Amino acid sequence: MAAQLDDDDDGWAPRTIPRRLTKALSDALAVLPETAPLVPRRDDYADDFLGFRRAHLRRSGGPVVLRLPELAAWRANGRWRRRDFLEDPYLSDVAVRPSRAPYVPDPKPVETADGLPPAWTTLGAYVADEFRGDAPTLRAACEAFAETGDARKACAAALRAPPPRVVFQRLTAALAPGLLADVSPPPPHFAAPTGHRPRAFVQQKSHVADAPPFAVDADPGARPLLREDDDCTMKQFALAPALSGSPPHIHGAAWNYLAVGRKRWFLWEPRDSTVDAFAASLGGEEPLPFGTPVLKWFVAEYPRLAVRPYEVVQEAGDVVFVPAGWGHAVLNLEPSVAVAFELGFPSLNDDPNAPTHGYMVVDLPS
Ligand SMILES: O=C(O)CCC(=O)C(=O)O
Repeated sequence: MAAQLDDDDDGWAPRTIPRRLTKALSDALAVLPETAPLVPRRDDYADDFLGFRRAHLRRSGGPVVLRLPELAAWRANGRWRRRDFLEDPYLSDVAVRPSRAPYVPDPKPVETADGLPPAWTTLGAYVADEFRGDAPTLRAACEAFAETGDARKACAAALRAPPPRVVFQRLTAALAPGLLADVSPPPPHFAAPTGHRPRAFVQQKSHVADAPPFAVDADPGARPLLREDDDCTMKQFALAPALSGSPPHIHGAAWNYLAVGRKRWFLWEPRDSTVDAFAASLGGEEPLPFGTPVLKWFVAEYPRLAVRPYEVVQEAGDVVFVPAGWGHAVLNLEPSVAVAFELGFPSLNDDPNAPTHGYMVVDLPS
């Protein structure tokens, strides 16, 4: 029997899905297999920030989860965790381009809001329609979970609904001055090492170039998205409904701070992060293409991988550090508000026209 859907949410779950059901599903999906190597949680670095950077900004450092006490005083932390954050007027008119995963253009763009080009909408409209509205994916999953108690079957049922879309985009002064101010200056942990000169994020040009009246450059082909005065750190704002997320991909080192929600992370060492390595892990089968909704990847491909990823569940307030070249995927267990700081591309790929996200076959220095 399908679950009765009543309205007992706590302000962060989608309005029409009972909180106890989303919690039960989220808890079931948060169980990591016993065979998973775990990403370590380290609190002892909080007092030894330089030591942490030395150990982890080099390729040799592994991923790590940190809860940094000093982030409590950071402006983004104070504002984004508030219950009424999404209703704040400084957010509602921000132009956003929802997609089914970070870095993946959406083949079925959302309705165009007045004055915005196709595929773009306002954050206010996205939040109402997709983030806090009656999310069909989560509803289907909750109903299936109530019937079967089986998280995997619940996910398979959810896959029959359209995949939830995320907002995951660069914070620029032109697009989102208020949000940018919230993360500026960033805590020192999030800055790229001095002298770090990453490549421009060529692939993302299209995401801003077609966004008049917010276009940041008249000649999108010429201007790199990262400038030297960005401190070589790209800040990205992320709003992600439950059961959305990122399929496996790689890029430079990144910090991910979660203000609200819960995310399950999957990480692979650089040598296991190439297309060839994924195919080998699947017994020679072609991996699902980048852009496949992460829920589908989680149901169809993840259980069959011979090389088990490192895993962790990131709770609100946690920072996940992903070193350069580590493949990673994310499944949002609850609606999430986050910011990702990418520190750039320490010569992972020398071709400036090469795609910067997605599966990449790269020669990693040993
Ligand atoms: O939170 C997510 O969905 C993705 C985060 C991520 O993959 C990244 O920042 O590179």
